Parts: sequence; C-alpha cells; structure tokens
Amino acid sequence: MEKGTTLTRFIIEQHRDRPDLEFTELLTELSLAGKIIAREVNKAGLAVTMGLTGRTNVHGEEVQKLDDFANTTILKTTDHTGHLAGMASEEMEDIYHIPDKHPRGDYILVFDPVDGSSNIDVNVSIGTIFSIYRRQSSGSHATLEDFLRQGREQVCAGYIIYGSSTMLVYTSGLGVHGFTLDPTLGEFLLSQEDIAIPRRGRYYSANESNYPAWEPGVRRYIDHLRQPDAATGRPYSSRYIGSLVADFHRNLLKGGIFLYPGDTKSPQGKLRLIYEASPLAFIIEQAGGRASTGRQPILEIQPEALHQRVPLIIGSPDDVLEAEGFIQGSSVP
Ligand code: P6P
Repeated sequence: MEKGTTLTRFIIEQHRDRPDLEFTELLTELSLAGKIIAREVNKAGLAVTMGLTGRTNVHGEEVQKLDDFANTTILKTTDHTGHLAGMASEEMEDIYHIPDKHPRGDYILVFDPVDGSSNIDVNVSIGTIFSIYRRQSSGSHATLEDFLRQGREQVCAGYIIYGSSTMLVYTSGLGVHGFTLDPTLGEFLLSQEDIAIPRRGRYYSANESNYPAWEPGVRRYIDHLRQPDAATGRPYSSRYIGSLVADFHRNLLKGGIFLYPGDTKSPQGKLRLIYEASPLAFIIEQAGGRASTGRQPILEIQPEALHQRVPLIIGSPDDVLEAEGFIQGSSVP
C-alpha cells in the first residue's frame, strides 16, 4: 500500500481476507494509547511525569511516573473494546481482569508499558512493547494459562518507539510494517511496509560491563566480532543504547545483533520472556531474522511464570546463528 496510508486503513485492508484476525479495533485503540503516551513522553522534561512515584514494581524496580501513566493508559484504552478477556503487564503482579461492566472477548493482551523507562530523564528513546494471543480458556475471565503461552501462538506483536519521531511497528503474521506518527494529523501513517532485516549487520549491542560474568562461548563470540575480517565486515561497531526497543529498532532496520545473555549473577539474564522477548522474537522472525536464548528459539519456550526472565540473542539471522555456534561450542575462532 502507498506511503501515507493510515494505520487503521492498512489494518482493515490487510485483515480483510483474514476473518481470524478480528482485532483491528484493538490495534487501533493501542495506537491511541501510543499517541497519549507519546504526548507525555514529549513533555516528560517539563511535566510532573518526570521522576519517580516513590513505589517499586513486582521486580523491586523504581516505578517511574511515566511507567504508571502508560500502564493505566493502555488498560483504559483497551479494556472496553470487547476483544479482551484479560491483560498482563510488567507493572502488574497479577492478571488484570476486564471489569464486569465491559464485554469480554477472545484475546488477551500482554505489554511492557514503557521499556527502558530509566532513560526517561535523559531524553533517550524508550518504547512500549505489546503482544496479542487468542485466549484458550472458556470461562468468564482469562486464566493464568491463557498467558503462559509459547511465543509461536502470538497472533500479533508490536512496539511503539518514542524517539526523534514516534513510530509504531507491528506484525500480525503478515510481515512487519512501520508507521510514523504525524503529530499535525494525530495519525500513524505507513512509512515502511514489509520491513526485512539484513541477513548480516555491522553492529552488536550488549552491555559489555557484564563480559567477565558471561559464559565462555559468549565471550568468545564478542572477541570474534572484535577481530578484523573483511569478508564479514569485522570488527563490528558496538552500539548499545541501553533501551531495548531503541537497540532492537536500529538493528531491525540496519542489521545487527542484540545480546542480553545470562551470566553468573543472573543465569536467566534481565529481560522478560512474555512481554519483551517473545513479541520482539515474533517481529524479528517475520522480518527474516532470528531470536534465541543461544540454545533454544525464543518462540518455542513454554513460560512457567508471568514475569520470568530469559537470555535474549536477537537480530540478523547470520549473526544470531554465528553467536549460537560459539555458545553451543561448535565454533571456535
Ligand atoms: P542494562 C532497560 O532498563 C532495560 O529493561 C532494557 O530496555 C535494556 O535493554 C536493558 O534493560 C538495559 O539493561 O543492564 O544494560 O542497564
């Protein structure tokens, strides 16, 4: 479709022949939440959303006022659509049940309302990550089992990145498409259709202060990337923003690999499976990329807990495959 097509029209036309994907309105409401959050992000430097709430979340992390605001905004813009049977978020310990005054539907929504929120105060790009599954339970409310799903069962995943421009990138299994918010219209307009990640990149993203605590295969891989080799464009450049959505978005468009492995302090790493790794893994596979723990595809992991963490290696397929080779010990320099 031509650039400048609105998100709503794109979704309607893309899903026209897919009666199984009847969550157009839900995606539209999510984009409204993105616009509202973008407005707060853009004035965070001025408004009361700067700084902390004084509370901590289920993970013991300081809850930024914007985290709270974004979480509430997404709940309020989607809970009445009649598409959802429940929701789960990084900011909520338990499942959010749709209030009885609203109709319930066949889907569940999981999201990280503002990932990278620690970057709010220093004006670094941050993002919202979301994912939609068809519910499995049949009762009046969603159950925990509706949320503990392999990533392969996602019907939709996306993110909104609040940066130099606000972009919404999503897939519903029919490719990856990017929309840029035109603030004068208040509309997300198609800017990149069928995004495909380069097979190999020139960037690697990792917090190298963790290098001493990484397992030997990860250290060998990073050492490998630093060695000159014209054929594969090494040494790669290190690009680490410390904001997952921003690092992911750059690698999606330019090619590259992002690594947040486990280490001796945190064997499962830092990032969450259900509302961070799985949605981004669905997107990257739809864009021709790859996502794993280094040993297992992210989308094949069976979650056991709502907030469980997972090592994440994601990006250009040739780069992720090469990293897996080092981690699994089948590649030595
Ligand atoms: P570290 C931000 O807090 C976040 O959850 C992700 O957005 C980011 O990729 C990661 O943590 C950064 O973690 O340990 O490098 O500061």
